[in-house]
Amino acid sequence: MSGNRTFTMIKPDATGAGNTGAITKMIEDAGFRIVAMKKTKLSAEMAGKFYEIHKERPFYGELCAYMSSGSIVPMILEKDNAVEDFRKLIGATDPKKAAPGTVRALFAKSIDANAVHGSDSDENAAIEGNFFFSQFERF
Ligand code: FUP
Repeated sequence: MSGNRTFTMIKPDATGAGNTGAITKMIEDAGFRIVAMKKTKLSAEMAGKFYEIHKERPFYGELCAYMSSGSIVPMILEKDNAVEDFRKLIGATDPKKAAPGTVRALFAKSIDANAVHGSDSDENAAIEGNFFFSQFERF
């Protein structure tokens, strides 16, 4: 059975464009409860660790440079069936393919500057949430 927590980050294109509030509102309006949240900035090294799973992919270097280019807003979110429902809310990786009304269709600039991250499994949601938040930062 699917778990009830996922992890997201609002990415530098969206924080830089002043869309943090609008995206957070969409997330809450869709029924997700914010368990943990902060504004921070990744070093290239930290971004490299976070995206280690993509190390062999051709876009890895650019992805790490991009994700450390500006501020991000990581969050742990709670809802029934959180991982799957959140990926529906954000839409496809490439905003040109994202369904109308999804976060990426509304706010993403390109396949790499795509406004938000969403965990792809319960296991990765837990790993990614632990990357940013201690147990004392979850409410
Ligand atoms: P998603 O699960 O939708 O975030 O997408 P992936 O796990 O496939 O990719 C992770 C991140 O790599 C994306 F958010 C953006 C970046 N990426 C690229 O820059 N180029 C690509 O062709 C695919 C992904």
